[in-house]
Amino acid sequence: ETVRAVAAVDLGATSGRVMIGRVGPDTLDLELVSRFPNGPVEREDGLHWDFDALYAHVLEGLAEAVRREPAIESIGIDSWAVDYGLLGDGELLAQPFHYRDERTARGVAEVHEIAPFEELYQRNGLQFLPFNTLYQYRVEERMKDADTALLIPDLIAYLLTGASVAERTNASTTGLLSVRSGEWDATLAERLGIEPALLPALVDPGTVIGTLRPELAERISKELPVIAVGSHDTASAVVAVPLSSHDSAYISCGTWGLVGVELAEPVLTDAAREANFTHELGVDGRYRFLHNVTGLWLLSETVRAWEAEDGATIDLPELLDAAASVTGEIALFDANDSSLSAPGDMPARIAAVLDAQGSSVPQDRPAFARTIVESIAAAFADAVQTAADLSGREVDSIHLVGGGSLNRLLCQATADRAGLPVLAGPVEATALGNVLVQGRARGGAPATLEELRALVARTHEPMRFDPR
Ligand code: LRH
Repeated sequence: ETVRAVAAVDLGATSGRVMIGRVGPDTLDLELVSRFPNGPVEREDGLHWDFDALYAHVLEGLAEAVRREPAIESIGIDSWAVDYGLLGDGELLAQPFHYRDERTARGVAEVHEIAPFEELYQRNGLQFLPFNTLYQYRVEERMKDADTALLIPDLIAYLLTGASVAERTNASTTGLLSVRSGEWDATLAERLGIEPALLPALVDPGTVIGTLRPELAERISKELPVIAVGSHDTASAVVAVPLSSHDSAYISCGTWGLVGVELAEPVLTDAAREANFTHELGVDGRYRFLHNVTGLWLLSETVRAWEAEDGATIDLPELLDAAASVTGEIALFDANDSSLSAPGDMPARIAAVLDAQGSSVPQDRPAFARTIVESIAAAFADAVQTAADLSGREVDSIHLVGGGSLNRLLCQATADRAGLPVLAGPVEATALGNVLVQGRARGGAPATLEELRALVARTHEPMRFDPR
């Protein structure tokens, strides 16, 4: 069996990681090389990426990966959607803003004044999220000094290789890509005052972006190509969902829960727009027809607040075990309540939402955690049903991948509330999708998404939760 090795850089909300991925006819695995913080940092002018520090960690991780596995053939990078950095004369103009910064409200109002949401939906197919890149660009003060705007994975690829491109799956989250043609909507950009020349040439996953700059090749001890993967983390995760049937839904659950189905054609109906279902572009021209549900963010921010209160860390599995044993009525709240999206003070804000709707606030931590998990599961079940209704699919099972697949309470609650089996795992779907697309580009993995998913299913058997 020929096994190829690649390096995957995955920049998530809980951490950034560099991993070695190995892929062959019957092999698909990951080796963690380094893990580093990737949380937002509060600066005078708002919430930002700690980008310079992050990039330094990426370089160190890549050098270590090649030391451990000299056979590495390529590098692929993914991260969350929508965030960007601006270049002027090849230099990064500022540390990128984090999408959870609240500056975008004005951008939303201004953009919708020019292009109402109903029109936007027909053009870009995106659900309304107040931080979509087009709203951020509208209020970006440095736009006038920039000559190139790059989403984060493309920015890292640029720093590594000197080539500026826009990888298409992630570009589809900007709001400036036509949902029908998959090309930049220059007309829309111009109307919004965004210079189309700032938007780089689009490339599809699998394309070689460039090779490491000579000084970096020397530092990493190897001249490697950087290959575009589904650089939107959710696009990579969906590649590695071991979909068991045409009628399976998926939930990619980390900080967010992205709930939907994969489609070959868009569903640009009024009903889809009103349900706030998005059409993000997937690998191989598929549509990720899904809805954003606030996921483990609610739990991790709550735990973070409790830890600050205690001055000690909390054992999450222990907390979840205790939460699973809670009996009696469980209050539910709307996981997508907009008051819960910014960082900080989560228990108090959830309590305020419960209070405002007349529900009693759980008094101990296990009960509070149970309310959070059940509220997320209820929103998941709801979104699966809506995806089925809107797409006309008879959904028969739900694949839950990502960090949330380790949360058995969440998996079982989702199965119970949806009345469908939940197939949990792989936990590292995003990194696996990154590796698979590189492996395929190198000729070491099968050609079709269906075959790639069959390889995931063979190597990472999901855990089944039947509804009770
Ligand atoms: C998940 C994700 C999601 C986006 C959000 C900003 O990490 O990329 O798909 O909507 O972050």
